[in-house]
Amino acid sequence: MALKTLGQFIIEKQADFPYAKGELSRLLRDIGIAAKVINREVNKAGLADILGESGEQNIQGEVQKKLDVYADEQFIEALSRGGECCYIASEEHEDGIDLSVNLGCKNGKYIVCVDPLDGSSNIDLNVSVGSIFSIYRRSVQDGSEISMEEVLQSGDKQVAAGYIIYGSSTMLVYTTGKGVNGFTLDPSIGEFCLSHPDMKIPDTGNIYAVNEGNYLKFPQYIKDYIKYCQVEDPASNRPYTSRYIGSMVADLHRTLITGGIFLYPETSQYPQGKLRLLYECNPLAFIVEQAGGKAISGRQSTLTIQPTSLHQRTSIVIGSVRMVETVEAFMDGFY
Ligand code: AHM
Ligand code: MG
Repeated sequence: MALKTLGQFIIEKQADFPYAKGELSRLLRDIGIAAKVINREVNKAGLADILGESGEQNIQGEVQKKLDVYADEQFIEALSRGGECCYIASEEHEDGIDLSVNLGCKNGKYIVCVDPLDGSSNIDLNVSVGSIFSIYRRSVQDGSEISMEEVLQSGDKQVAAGYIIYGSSTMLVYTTGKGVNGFTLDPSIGEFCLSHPDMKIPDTGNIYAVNEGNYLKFPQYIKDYIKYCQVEDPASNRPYTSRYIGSMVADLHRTLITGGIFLYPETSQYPQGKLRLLYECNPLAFIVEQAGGKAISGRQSTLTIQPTSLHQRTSIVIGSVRMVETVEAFMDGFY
């Protein structure tokens, strides 16, 4: 079978949007290029001086790793160069980066939210890490300075979202709202090639992923659900297997392929949840729902939350639809 590269696939898919002028395609292509450059550095992290801490702290008060900084720079460079993006919200910057005031990008139609290197505490340990991106369209296209209302859109307004997993192989998985497709980087030709067309998450699974070290800090319905996962019941394939990498992209990638559930609930330490809505939860929720799964934050669909700030946190339960529904039943006291 002939290889289909990400670039070829994106051009082919442009036909799904008859009025599109190719800007979104170029934006996705730019992200693919940033991913390849980041992949090169992640792969040699153990060799180069790039390993270790940069000494700076990001706005979450975490010490930034050098690779976080590097990945962030790569995304900003790729997105500013293309001219299609007018605003970048990055985990690594307290304030968004407004490109609409730059001449080159003042007609940019798209807003990009990005976690340039998620799970970066795992880098020194040779555990998989990832990049996550989410793309929105600007509401006005008049070259004016962008407002915060335009940036803070709910997840159901995303026009595209994706992640890159730097794992035993490197993959880019994305959606434009018409299904989910996965591409594996072939290092011999330096191209992402279509390897997982039209990805679907199984309706149920037998793996649950949660940081059980936080058990005592969880709300009661989550504690009860975890116990339910551990109970012996061959008819429903229980006890489930527990897997938690601590790298959301890697945990979600497994969940997407094998089915299962990932939970990062509200805790006594993080009453709103720990993970970030704009560049962690929303893009992954969009992908999982496009693949037939489900994502909730409390009683609400994650994708319907109206954001109020760039670095807002949220709880999330995401994965196979029937497993997420079981958590909802626990929340409603039906178990
Ligand atoms: P980061 O953006 O600082 O890397 O944090 C996000 C990561 C996710 O990848 C992962 O799911 C989660 O934090 C793990 O958190 P914890 O160590 O609290 O279980
Ligand atoms: Mg992150």
